Amino acid sequence: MRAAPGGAIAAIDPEGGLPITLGRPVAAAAHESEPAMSAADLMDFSPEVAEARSAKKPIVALESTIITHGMPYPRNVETARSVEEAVREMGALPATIAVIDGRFRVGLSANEIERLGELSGGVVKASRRDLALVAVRKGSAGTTVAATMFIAELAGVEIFATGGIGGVHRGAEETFDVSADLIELSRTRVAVVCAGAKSILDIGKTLEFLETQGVAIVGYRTDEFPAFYARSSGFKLEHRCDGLHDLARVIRLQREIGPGGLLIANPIPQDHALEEAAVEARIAEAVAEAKAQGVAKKEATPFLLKRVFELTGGRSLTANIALIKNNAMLAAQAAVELSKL
Ligand code: PSU
Ligand code: MN
Repeated sequence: MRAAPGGAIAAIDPEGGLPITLGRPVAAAAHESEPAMSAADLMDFSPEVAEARSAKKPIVALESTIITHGMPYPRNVETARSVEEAVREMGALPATIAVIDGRFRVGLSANEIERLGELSGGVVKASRRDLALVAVRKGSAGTTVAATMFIAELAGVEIFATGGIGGVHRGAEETFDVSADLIELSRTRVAVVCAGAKSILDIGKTLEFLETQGVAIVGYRTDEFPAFYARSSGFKLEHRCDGLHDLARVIRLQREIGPGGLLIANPIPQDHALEEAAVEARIAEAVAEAKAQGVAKKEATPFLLKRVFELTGGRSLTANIALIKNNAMLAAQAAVELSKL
């Protein structure tokens, strides 16, 4: 698969007619002419990110599954752009991460974000376990929190902002549906800013799982783990930070202690929070539909996000956009503080 002129992503493989999302089938026999490949060899930095890395300027990683599977087009693209803008306004450089034509890209052009957004749903949703397969086939993918953490760590980026992390799904005692994001948080040294977890998930079980996996969690100016659309979930956190300097010190020390990252829980701004009971009812409907239709595995989260969006008449999306921007701003401020330590 080749990149189309101007760095755009080719939608169809000109040779095989395959959708770009899957890339080419893996050849039956290894080609001796193909160079040895390591994950580090697959990394491509945008010129701005490359410059910021060498000058040790603050950088914030951003994920791309939110673009490909988290929101409808064109709001996904508008959101990705305004989130990048929010990071810049706070004095850091945004580095949106995705897999494009088999390369691990750190920092996307506006054109590339637009193309990924247009392909929404039609492109692979890559968690860490999918990365090698997508790369060898020279495919393209939106990266989940888990995959983005892996690439951010390889890039030496300490902090990453998202909306909500994956977690333990409701009914996991039967389905075993637990997001690989939680495992990644336990072993990859990147700080992740989120607005808690959506109540499409079982928040109590998610917190128990994170505790078992030894994942450090800190509330930013909150004593409770936030519930995405709502500022509180009723689940208390053991640790909170109220200032950026403190937060940056925690991030740096956690990075040294490891073995995992740090989950920074940042509640949605008050004026964008949704009325809990109303959203809860819509979420319960979406979860019941998913169960009835047998939606499982990696389709579960995108299905639920889409249905909650539809059932709330788009109000969930407005809140979602506000909280991601809020998280990106906190991550950028923390990145600036980290660069001063
Ligand atoms: N939660 C959201 N929006 C999202 C996601 C989760 O509110 O876009 C995406 C993130 O990329 C997250 C992924 O890493 O879904 C988790 O998918 P799964 O549950 O299949 O691990
Ligand atoms: Mn899952």
